[in-house]
Amino acid sequence: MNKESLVQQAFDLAAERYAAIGVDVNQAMDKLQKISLSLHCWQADDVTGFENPDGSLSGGIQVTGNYPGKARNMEEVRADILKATSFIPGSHRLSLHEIYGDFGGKKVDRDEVEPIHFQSWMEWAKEHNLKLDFNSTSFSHPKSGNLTLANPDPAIRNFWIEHTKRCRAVSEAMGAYQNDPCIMNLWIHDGSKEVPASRIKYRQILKEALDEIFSTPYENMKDCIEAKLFGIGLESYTVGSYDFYLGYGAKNNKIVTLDTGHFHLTESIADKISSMLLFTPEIMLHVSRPIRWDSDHVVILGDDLLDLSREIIRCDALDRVHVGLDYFDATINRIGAYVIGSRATQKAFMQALLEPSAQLAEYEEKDQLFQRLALQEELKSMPWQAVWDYFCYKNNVPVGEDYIAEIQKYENEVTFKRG
Ligand code: RNT
Ligand code: ZN
Repeated sequence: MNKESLVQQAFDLAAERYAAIGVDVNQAMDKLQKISLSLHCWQADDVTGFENPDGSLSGGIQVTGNYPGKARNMEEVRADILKATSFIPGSHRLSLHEIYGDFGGKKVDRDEVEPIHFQSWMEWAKEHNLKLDFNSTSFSHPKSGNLTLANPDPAIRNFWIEHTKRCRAVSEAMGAYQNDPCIMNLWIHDGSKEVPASRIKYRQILKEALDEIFSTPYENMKDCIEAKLFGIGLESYTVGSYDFYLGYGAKNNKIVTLDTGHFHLTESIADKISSMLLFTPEIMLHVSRPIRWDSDHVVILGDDLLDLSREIIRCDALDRVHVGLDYFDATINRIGAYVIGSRATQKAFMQALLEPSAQLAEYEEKDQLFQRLALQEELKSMPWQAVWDYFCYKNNVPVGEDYIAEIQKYENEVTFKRG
């Protein structure tokens, strides 16, 4: 039997199994179709960007590995991202960092960036049916140091305030151009290796800097603020901690970004969703995979990710949660890394969308807790994979492991030929 009819038959059987527990697989697929992932451009080139391709990465984040074939310039980043999206079902977004601007070989410092530096990105994205998101960039710059927006030195602080304000203007231009709000993430690495004499001092400065940055209202962009537990070399204190940004976001109606690598390893990110939805406008996710620390391993289909996606579906919050990816692995094929992580995230949502929520809720209302647990347990071995395969097939992307050979081919024909 050919693969096509295998996929079809397995899907038909799965649809019946799910119908028996009250789940409509077509409805689940329709919802999955509408989930646009915000792909992080920085997996393509190990967070290098085009400002200073020979510069080193700073700001408490690290990329390990030197697998051959990394994208060396804008054309290669674009080509690799398009290659990756050709293996990911659905239509998606691309999240750019400021250091990926089209600077035309000129030195454009961070406090000089303008929408024009992203004009070619906007046109390219439109041509390829991608929407853009954006990030200000505090790291890998001579003025990065350990403190940027929270720096007591006004010269350095104002430089970063100006940068961040300009990034919001870039985001506004992107949002207007694509007729869909551009989500701008603000993450700064500010912190210190040892406990400072005063923790509140730097948080006070950061709060005031943010107030100034956000004082310009925009219509076509949305701000989000990303907290972190610690950075390498900045282990004892992070100015922009979770408490800090959750407080700021709740008070000022800003979106808080949850990076799944930015918490204590036993902390449940899934459990935060329902609370945040009650007090902040929307949620931005940075789906990542921490191993022992914020290591940014390639996302795989694990329990944490499943819990997180189930929680979003149970809250019926797909319209308020933006799903971005954030990991960088330089030890394997980088395009493959995009595809594995994106498809893992979609598979998690696929399973979440196939949950018989009405039945589970009914058991709970009737206090039938054995029944609820039993059904939750049985769901784990329901044929969700057949629905996922069919979803890929319908979206004209490789089914199952078929993308492995295709990525190998691109590696041999394109990326391995790069110097
Ligand atoms: C760092 C944050 C941040 C970065 C990107 C490159 O710990 O997760 O989101 O990964 O901005
Ligand atoms: Zn992140």
